[in-house]
Amino acid sequence: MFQRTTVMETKKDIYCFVCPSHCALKATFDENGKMIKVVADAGSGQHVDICDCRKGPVTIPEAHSHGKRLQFPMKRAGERGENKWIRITWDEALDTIAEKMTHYRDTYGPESIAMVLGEPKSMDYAFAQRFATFLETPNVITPGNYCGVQTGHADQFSIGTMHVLGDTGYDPKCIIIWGSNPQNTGSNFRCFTQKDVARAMKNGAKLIMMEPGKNRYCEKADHWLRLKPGSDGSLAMGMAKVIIDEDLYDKDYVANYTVGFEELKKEVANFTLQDVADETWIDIETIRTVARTYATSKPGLIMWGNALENSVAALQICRAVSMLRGLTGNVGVEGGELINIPAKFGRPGRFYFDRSHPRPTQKSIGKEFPIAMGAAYVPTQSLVQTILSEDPYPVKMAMCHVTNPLLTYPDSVATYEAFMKVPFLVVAEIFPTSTTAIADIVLPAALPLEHNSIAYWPAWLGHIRAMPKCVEPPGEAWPDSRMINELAKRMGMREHFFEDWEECLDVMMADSGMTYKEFCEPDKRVIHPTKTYLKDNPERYFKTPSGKFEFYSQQMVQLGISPLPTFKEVSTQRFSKEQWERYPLYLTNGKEGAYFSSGYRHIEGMKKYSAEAICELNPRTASRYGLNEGEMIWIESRKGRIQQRLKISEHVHPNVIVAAFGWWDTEAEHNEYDWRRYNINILTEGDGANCPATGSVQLRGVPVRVYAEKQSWGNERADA
Ligand SMILES: Nc1nc2c(c(=O)[nH]1)N[C@H]1C(S)=C(S)[C@@H](COP(=O)(O)OP(=O)(O)OC[C@H]3O[C@@H](n4cnc5c(=O)[nH]c(N)nc54)[C@H](O)[C@@H]3O)O[C@H]1N2
Ligand SMILES: Nc1nc2c(c(=O)[nH]1)N[C@H]1C(S)=C(S)[C@@H](COP(=O)(O)OP(=O)(O)OC[C@H]3O[C@@H](n4cnc5c(=O)[nH]c(N)nc54)[C@H](O)[C@@H]3O)O[C@H]1N2
Ligand code: SF4
Ligand SMILES: [Mo]
Repeated sequence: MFQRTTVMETKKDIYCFVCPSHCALKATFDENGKMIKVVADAGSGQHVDICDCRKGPVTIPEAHSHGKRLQFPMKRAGERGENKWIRITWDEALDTIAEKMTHYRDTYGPESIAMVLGEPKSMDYAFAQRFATFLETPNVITPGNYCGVQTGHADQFSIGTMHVLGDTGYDPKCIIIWGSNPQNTGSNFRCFTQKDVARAMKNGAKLIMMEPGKNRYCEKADHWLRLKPGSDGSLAMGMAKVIIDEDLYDKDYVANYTVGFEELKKEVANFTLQDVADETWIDIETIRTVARTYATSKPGLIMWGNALENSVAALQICRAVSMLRGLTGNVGVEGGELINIPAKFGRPGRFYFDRSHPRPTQKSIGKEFPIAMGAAYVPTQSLVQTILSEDPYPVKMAMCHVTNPLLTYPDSVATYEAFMKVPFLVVAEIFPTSTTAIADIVLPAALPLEHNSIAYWPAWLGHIRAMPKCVEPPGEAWPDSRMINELAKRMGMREHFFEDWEECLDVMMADSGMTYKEFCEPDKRVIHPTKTYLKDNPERYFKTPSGKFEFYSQQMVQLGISPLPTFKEVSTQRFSKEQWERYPLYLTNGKEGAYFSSGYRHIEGMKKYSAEAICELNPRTASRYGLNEGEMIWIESRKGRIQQRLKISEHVHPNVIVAAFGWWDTEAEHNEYDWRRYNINILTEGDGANCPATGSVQLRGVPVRVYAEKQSWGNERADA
C-alpha cells in the first residue's frame, strides 16, 4: 500500500541580499522550515533585474544550509594562519575582545583600533560606524576608496546630491553603458534595468558601449569603444570638446541651468582630439561620432559603473563623464537622469554619527584624502601602509565585518603582511576565508533572512526594504549588529546602544510613520524615493551652492581639489615608462557573474557557471607569447605573479588582458586557501600615487606581462 504524504510547503516573498540590486524573489520552504527553492518574483511589480546566471536564486537557499557555514565562535589554537581552532562560547569571545580592546584603547588610544568593513548587508555597517563613533576611533576602513564614492561625489559636486537615478519607465534615445556590466552585476549606478534598456532599444534608442572587454550588450551596440583601460576621463573630455567645438551643446540649458561653462570651454581648448586618440586608443572619427550621437539623440542616459572608480584620477574621471550630462541638458528631463528625494526613513548618517562625539579626523589614517574624511572611510591601502610603517602610530587591533581584505585590497602580499602584524585580529564571517584563517578570533555571522533586518544600501538609491527573518541561522551564528551591540555594552557604551539590538529597526523606520513590524506587512515591504524633474523647480532644482549644474565647483576648491576636470589630470599616468616597457599589457577586470566579489565561493550551484579563474587575451597576443587556449598561464607585475586559465577572445584589445577578480580556493589543502595563487590583487599596487581626493587606487590598467611556464607556482616578487 502506498501512503501518500502531503508535503507542507510554504512560500514567502523575499528580497535578494546577494547584490545591492535587491531583486524581488519568492522562496519556498519545506515543512521543517528549510528554504528549498528561490525564484524571481516577476509578478511582484517590484524591482526584478535578475543577473544572467541567477546568482541570487541559486546562492540564497544553498548559503543558508551549506555545510561549511561558520556556526560557533572560535579562538585560534595554533599559530596565526595555521587555521586551527577551538570552539568557545559567545561570552568568552566577547569578553576576550572587550578585554583586549579596553587594553589597547587605554594604552595606545582608541585610534589603535580599526573597524574594517565591507559593503553593508544589513545593519552591520551602521552598527560598526556607530561603534567607532562612541569608541572615538576615526579608523573605519571601507571599500569607499574604490566603490560608490567617486561616482557619488561627482554627482554631489555637479548636481548637488548623490541621489541621481535613471528615469526608469521612460525611454531615452541614447544609452551609454560606461564601465558597467549590468548583466552580471545588476549594478549600473543609475539603476536603469536590463528590461528598461531592452525596451528603449526596441523603441529605437542608440546604444554606446565604453568597454575594453566584452559583455552581452557589446554586440548589440551601435558603437563599441574598446578604450584603453583607465582612459575614460580622457575620452569624456574628448567628447566634451567635440560637443562644445561643434556647437552641439544645449544652449538654453547651459545658459539657464549651469555654471562654469566658460571655464570648461577654455579647458577643452588645451588639448587636441589627437591627444585624446593617443590616450584612449580610439580614433578621432569615432570620438566625434559618439559625441555627436549622444549630444543629438535626446534624452540620453549614461549608465556608469565601477570601472570609472578605480584609478589614480577616479574622482576627476567621474566628474569628466558627468560634464557630458550637463552639456547636453540631460539632467532633470524625462528619459534622462533625475534627482530623487530619498524615502522617509531614519537617515543612516544620524545612526552613524553623534554631535557630541565628532570623528577625530585629525588623528585618522588617510587624513590626506579630503573626500574620504568627509565620507567617513579610511582608504584600504592607507590602513595597510600604516600598519606596516607604524607611522603615525601602531594599529593594535582590527575587527573585520563583511570583508575579505586578503583577496580584495590592492597588493595582497602587503595586505597579508599587515594583517598578520596586527596583534589582535577579529573576523566576523559566514564562511571560512583566507582572512578568517589568519584571525585570532572568528565570529559566525547570520545572513540576512536569518535575522530581522532592513536593506537601506546602496545609499544613493534612497530606498529601504524589509528583510524579516524567515530561516534559522546555523548553529550559534549571530547577526553582526548583535555582536557589535553586545560588545558595546561590555565596552561601557550601553547608553549609546540598545538593550536588544533589534530596537534599531524601529529607529531606522522612525520617519516613515511605520514600525518595523508594520513595514514587514505583505502590502508594504519597500519604500521608494520620489523622482523630481527640472520643470517642477527650475529655480533651485540642483542642490549645489549655486542651485545649478556646476561644471566648475567652488566647493571642490575649498577642499583643495581641482574645481573642473582637466585633461592633464584625467590622463595622469600612475605607472612609469620603464614599468610599461617591462610589463607591456594593460591588466583590467570586471566583476565575476557567478559570485559577489570574493564571496560565496563555496556555492556549488554557481560552480557550474564559473569553476575557475579565467583570463582573456586577443589571439594575436596569445600567439606572440606562445600561449594556447585552455592552458594555465602566468600573469606577472612588479608586485608578483599569479596563474589563471587562458581563454582566447577576438574582442579583447591586443594590448589588454582581462583577468578574473576575487579567486581563492575553498577546497585547498593550503591553510589559507591559496590566496596567492589566482588572486588578481597580488598584481595591483596600493603604495605610491592614488586619487588625491578619494584615495582610489589604479585597478584598471595595471602593467603586467604574461608567459607560459611549466613550473610549480610560487609568489616570488618579480623584481626580487
Ligand atoms: N555578479 C556580481 N555582481 C556584483 C559584484 C560581483 O563581484 N559580482 N560586485 C558588486 C560590486 S562591489 C560593485 S562595485 C558592482 C560593480 O559592477 P559594475 O559597475 O558593473 O563594474 P565591474 O563589473 O567592475 O566592471 C564593469 C565593466 O567594466 C569593464 N572595464 C574594465 N576596465 C575598464 C575601463 O578601464 N574602462 C571602462 N569603461 N570599462 C572597463 C569590465 O570589462 C566590465 O565589463 O557590482 C556589484 N555586483
Ligand atoms: N583588483 C580588483 N580589486 C577590487 C575590485 C576590482 O574590481 N578589482 N573591486 C573592489 C570593490 S568595488 C569592492 S566593493 C571590494 C569588495 O571587497 P570586500 O569588501 O572585501 O568584499 P567581499 O569580497 O564581497 O567579501 C565580503 C565577505 O563577507 C562575507 N559575508 C557575506 N555576508 C556576510 C554577513 O552578513 N556578515 C559577515 N560578517 N560576513 C558576510 C562573505 O563571505 C565575504 O567573504 O573589492 C575591491 N577590490
Ligand atoms: S541581480 Fe542577481 S544577485 Fe543581484 S539582487 Fe538580483 S538576483 Fe540577486
Ligand atoms: Mo564595489
